Amino acid sequence: MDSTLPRTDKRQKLRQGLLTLIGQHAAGARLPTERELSERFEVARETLRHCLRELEGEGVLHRRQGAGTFVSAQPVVKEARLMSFSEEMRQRGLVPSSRLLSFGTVQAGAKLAHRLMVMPGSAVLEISRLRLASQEPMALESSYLAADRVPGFDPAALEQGSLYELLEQRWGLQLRGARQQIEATVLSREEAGQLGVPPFFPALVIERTSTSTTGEVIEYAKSLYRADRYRFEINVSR
Ligand code: 16G
Repeated sequence: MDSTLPRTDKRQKLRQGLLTLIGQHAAGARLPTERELSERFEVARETLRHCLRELEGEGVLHRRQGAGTFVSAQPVVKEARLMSFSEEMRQRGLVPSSRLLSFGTVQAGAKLAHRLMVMPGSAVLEISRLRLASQEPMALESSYLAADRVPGFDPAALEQGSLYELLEQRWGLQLRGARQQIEATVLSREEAGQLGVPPFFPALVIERTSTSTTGEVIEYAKSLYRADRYRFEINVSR
């Protein structure tokens, strides 16, 4: 690193360099040793340690005595914008995928009928998926769609693809807005197993009712997101 740079610029450059390096590693990966890092970034050990401590405080990495410095799993920051799971993951450089857990038709009970604005007793598709980001389980999601709004729905298309893209491409259904409710919960033994975490692990339940550009309710979905991998960000103004 250029020795003529003022100290704060040097620290800033080191911080940027470390963040870039961290970004190139998966969660849990071990970073090079302090000696290697101070040589690579041409900074004194003390300067490096100071920066590592700062990043540790921010939850970007963690250090284990005698074992080294490790990249921490970064929570996905969910913005209050109507995005699909696939869009959200791609935006964060992760590869979205799904495992179809079940698919079937159910008769809408009073609550579901009200949510989807259909007659009680009408046919509703129930799609349950495990959602993964770069192969890591992130959420369990059940989507409900009025069957007559999506005739000929083929769940096989969801193994690889996105539900929102399918709705748009196949039936021209574009989503405009959604109402969301977020609640804290703990996972059951089965849910925890599917998400690869211990039983009673904390999770967020998110219910979303999405409306199309023509004002129809298109989807009611209930999702369970691992609380360690999600953070909500909501912009407020006055
Ligand atoms: C999000 C939606 C979910 C929707 C899915 C579509 C929340 C809380 N839920 O996960 O309702 O079904 O995106 O994703 O954000 P896809 O287009 O990737 O299948």
